[in-house]
Amino acid sequence: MNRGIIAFCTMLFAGPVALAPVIALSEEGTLLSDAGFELEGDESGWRIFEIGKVSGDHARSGSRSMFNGAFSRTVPHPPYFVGTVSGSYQELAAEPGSRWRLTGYAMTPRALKGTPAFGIVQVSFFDADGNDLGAVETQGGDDSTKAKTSNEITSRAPAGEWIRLDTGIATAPEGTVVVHAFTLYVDYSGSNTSQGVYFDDLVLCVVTDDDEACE
Ligand SMILES: [Ca+2]
Repeated sequence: MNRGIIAFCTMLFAGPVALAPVIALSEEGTLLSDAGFELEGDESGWRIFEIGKVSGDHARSGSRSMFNGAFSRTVPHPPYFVGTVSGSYQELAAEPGSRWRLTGYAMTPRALKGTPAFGIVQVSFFDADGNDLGAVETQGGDDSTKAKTSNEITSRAPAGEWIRLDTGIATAPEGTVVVHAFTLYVDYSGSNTSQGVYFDDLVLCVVTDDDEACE
């Protein structure tokens, strides 16, 4: 991702492609390692990019969570902004046709300013050459959540409250060899402030039953 001056953009982040060992750990029903972000460094299994860190400032479980943040500002050449996409991810082996679902919780201690400025969880599929085959980041239409959608924490989200995010079910396209499970914070709001989102208690699973899997 080019961090220089870029045009206002709401494209979904495709994610970095990195050669990573396949993660085979299982923890409390999730395929993720350290799904509660209690560990630091390589031990955690999470790869962090841009403004991201395991933080002890807030936690839904244990004593830590994942913080993804940004500093978004206007520049002297409107309508351009300096923005950031920050996040963390794990990579797992995946077969074409397999169905995946990622859920988790997100919280912002202060209401986010501006738009687009949002935190999401996302799954992305890649082929053997590292080509991005697509991403699923939004499942709409769930009125029970206070996020703008069921998978996006925005300026509409109440501050200080952990909100459940849910990708819905994503089917791996033909050619898939790996899936990446992301926490992401995207900010091209030009709000001239540092802000971000905390994530905790993610669950990634392979869906095997339409009705009850991975709830
Ligand atoms: Ca935690």
